[in-house]
Amino acid sequence: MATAAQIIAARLHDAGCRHAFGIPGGEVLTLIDALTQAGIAFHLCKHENAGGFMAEGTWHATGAPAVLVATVGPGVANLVNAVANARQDRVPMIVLSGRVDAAEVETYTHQIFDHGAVLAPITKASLTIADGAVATQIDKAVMLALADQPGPVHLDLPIRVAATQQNGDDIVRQMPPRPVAPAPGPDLDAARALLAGARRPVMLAGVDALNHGAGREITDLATKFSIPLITTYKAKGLMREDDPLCLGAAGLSPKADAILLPVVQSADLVILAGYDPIEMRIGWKNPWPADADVIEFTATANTHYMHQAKYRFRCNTVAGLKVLRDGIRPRQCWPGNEVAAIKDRLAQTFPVDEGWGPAAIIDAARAALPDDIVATADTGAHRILLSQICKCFSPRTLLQSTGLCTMGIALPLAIGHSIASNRKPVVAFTGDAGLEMVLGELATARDLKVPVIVIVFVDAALALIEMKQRAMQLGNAGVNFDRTDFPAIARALGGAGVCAGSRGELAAEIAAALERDSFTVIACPLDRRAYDGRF
Ligand SMILES: Cc1ncc(C[n+]2csc(CCOP(=O)(O)OP(=O)(O)O)c2C)c(N)n1
Repeated sequence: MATAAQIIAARLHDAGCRHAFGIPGGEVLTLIDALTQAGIAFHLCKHENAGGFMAEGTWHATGAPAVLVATVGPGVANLVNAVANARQDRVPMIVLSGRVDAAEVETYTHQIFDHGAVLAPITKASLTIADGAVATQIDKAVMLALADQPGPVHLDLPIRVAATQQNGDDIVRQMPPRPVAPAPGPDLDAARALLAGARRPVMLAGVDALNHGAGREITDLATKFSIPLITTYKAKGLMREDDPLCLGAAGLSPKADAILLPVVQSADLVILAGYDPIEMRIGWKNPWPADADVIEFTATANTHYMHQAKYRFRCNTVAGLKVLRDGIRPRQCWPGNEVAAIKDRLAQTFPVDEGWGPAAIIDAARAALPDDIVATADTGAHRILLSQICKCFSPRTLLQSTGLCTMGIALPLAIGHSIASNRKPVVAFTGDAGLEMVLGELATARDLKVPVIVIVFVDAALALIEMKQRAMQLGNAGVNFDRTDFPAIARALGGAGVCAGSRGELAAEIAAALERDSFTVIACPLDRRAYDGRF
């Protein structure tokens, strides 16, 4: 016999989960005890929203679902943004909340609102754990969270049920369905004929390709047929970005898109390899005519209507690309050096040869960090420039919020990733406003003893929004603020805090940070308007 809480904990452990994040309240103490007993460490954070991002960091590090715990009422209210992010950014997450027993709710109102009603629109499912169905429900939650496309599943656990012994406590174990390949038939034949005849094909890859682990297949197809690859920000690194065929990432920088959209539009074949346009700006809405030669491999049906494709296959990206090219003789497409010229134009559009400025910070940091470092980026002007300049050599090495594009994610993502990878150093690039949203989590970094290195672009502005405000010829309002002494805050919260105002200082401070056991904040001062004309 086991309690409901113990069954949930055992099934999560079975799914590979070793870390859970959150803030306890009386309603989840039984659950937290069960998680701990099962071998899932419970990590206290300062805000449930940040706890959600820490949990997401563990998924990127280990491939096991993220686990987030919140107590009744305010705990659940606080985690909404992180759960919405998991939904939009395709992150499998088990969201566990405590709730008052059903009978109690009839005569008791303190802290009570309908958790499920709040979370239903931003989760794949919201279930209330029922006495007698626990093993099935937790299995369903794990299976649903991992099934294509991955996302968050909410489990509301009534206090009394959590501690109730369950009959038949066998853990049900179902895994998501096996990856499917496109069905043979005329559509597949026609798609294959297009590949066989294409002279200027282009491939676009996104989050489905990332979640399908399609990097090798994409690289192989691109290389054998010399097909240039464009990725979303999330899919950076599926192919080494220093490969001559990899044109880097698109979607948020107007300057990059001005180069890459015409490439896609002038191609005679577009292959959408696990490309989900949820990460893309409006310029990527209907980028090609509805009858253009476009082959799409996606995890779910195209109900977004951001674009259309002549041949659509709902399948696993690896399996789709395999059958697409099976038996077709590889050859050199794109004769001449057109692709190299495009890559050159991109490099010239994002120069890094300044003495000091946002590009110099990115360039100097990249040079000072090991090639295999995992970095996170927050949301704002700094992130767009970073994603255009920074080269990734493998997948999931520049983590960021690209579907929801939320601020306040870089630091907690880095903390979660570090703790799940034996406290390896992880670098968080963040704007000053984004860091100010989650400053308390520096104390979490202290408590968890993770050697996270936070590089802050200190420009005392919501730069991305200030630029939009100016472009709209509106008055300056609500986008500037005073400078914060980040090094002093870092030291007060138990870490190291320094300033770097030159490439040399930044390199030296990164080298010192890589040697430390504690977290480090490196504040890099910039002028307001430092991003003007950059992307
Ligand atoms: C939670 C949240 N609130 C507001 C926004 C809108 N927003 C996008 S970028 C940005 C500015 C971020 O400023 P900062 O962190 O200083 O980065 P910078 O743009 O200066 O690089 C804002 C307010 C958002 N994306 N997420």
